[in-house]
Amino acid sequence: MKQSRYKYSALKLLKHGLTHGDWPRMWSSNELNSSYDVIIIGGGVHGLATAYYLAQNHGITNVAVLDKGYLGGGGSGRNTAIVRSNYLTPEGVAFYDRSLTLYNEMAHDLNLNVMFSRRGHLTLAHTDSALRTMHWRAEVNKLQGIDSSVIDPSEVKKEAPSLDVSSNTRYPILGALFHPPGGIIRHDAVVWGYARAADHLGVHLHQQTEVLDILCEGGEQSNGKGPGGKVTGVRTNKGDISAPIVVNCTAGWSSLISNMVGVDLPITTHPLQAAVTEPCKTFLPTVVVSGSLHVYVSQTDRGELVFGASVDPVGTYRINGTLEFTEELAGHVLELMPGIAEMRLLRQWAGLCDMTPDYSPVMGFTSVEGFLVDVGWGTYGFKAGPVSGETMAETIATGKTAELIQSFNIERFSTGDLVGEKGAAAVGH
Ligand code: PYC
Repeated sequence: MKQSRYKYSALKLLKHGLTHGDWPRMWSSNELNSSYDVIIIGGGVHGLATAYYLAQNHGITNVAVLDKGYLGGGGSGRNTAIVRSNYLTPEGVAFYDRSLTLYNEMAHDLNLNVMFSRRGHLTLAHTDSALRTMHWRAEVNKLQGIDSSVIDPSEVKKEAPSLDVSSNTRYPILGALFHPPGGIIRHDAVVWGYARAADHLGVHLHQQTEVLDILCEGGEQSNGKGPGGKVTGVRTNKGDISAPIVVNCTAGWSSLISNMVGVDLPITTHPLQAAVTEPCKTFLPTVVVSGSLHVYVSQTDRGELVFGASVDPVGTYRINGTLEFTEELAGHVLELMPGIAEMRLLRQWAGLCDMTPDYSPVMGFTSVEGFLVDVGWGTYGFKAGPVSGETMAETIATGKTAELIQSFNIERFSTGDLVGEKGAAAVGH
């Protein structure tokens, strides 16, 4: 009986897969209204989470999320899905820790299996200065109640037996920052979960809807752009939409979008390449990061190894893969894990990273009324998605910058109150 029911569901699945039959859509498609209360530019995890929390926490549902491509087609679908909160600054730790909490609760909140795997996160130190930074991070982390400590090579070996912790390598492992609450999650599921939940609450999701300009009035310039101006809406490839609030939740194009209202961002955009191997039996229980070797690796529940590196050195919007990346990746990974020499890479890809001078994001209000930013996500945007959505929604709904993001304001680049996170960004940049 059990077996026949199983057979029946397998056949049903196959039929749905082939025909798309009566399979319910995850979110609806709506006409573009001529006005909304809030327009969010960017349909990745940040934009969708902002829309969801606006509706869920503040009852603001007349919201449109616009994406020039498809939902999750930018950084949200191109990252290596690592989540953690072992940052260097107290501001960073508090912020990313809230995100981790939201990720922990997400499957329940969004009623979707987002496959969060809390498997621990190791940041290896190969030099005395790296080890000193790990101790620094561990102390900042512990003071804020984060489970994070420095462990020695023998303990590293216990956490990740495939690592070569011997002293006869080019860069011997001297220790590591171990962060048990870190892990990986299914990034597409996070996007789909937020999109479906926002849609159910009445938010409109518009794909293939490119913002060509942001419309403004008032201010110092005749076109309303720049300090003192006020947002009135956006011009898209499907027509104009009016709105008193426009939020820039883009990655990659964030400075171009902000330039549309005359707001300059201290951002340069670089590609970051990643790659995945064929699947094999699971052998790597934690996430492993090596700053000195410019590489990080985790093994998915399907058994593939997912690798990433630093950003490419040259600023560009191109996201093609390079042989140079693959060669360096292979060399560096094999120094860490010589045992995987026979594994084959299946795919490589790249995403765009908007780098700020202090490796922290830029969030909140700007000098143009009604124009808010949630940008500058460097190589750490995916893990910040939930908390960014929650705090941006609070900021929009209350008109006051949420406490957790106050130090990420745009003014810090002129006042000098930087939030230096370089020592905790994924790998050396
Ligand atoms: O900040 O953990 C990180 C990260 C992993 C991959 C890119 N950034």
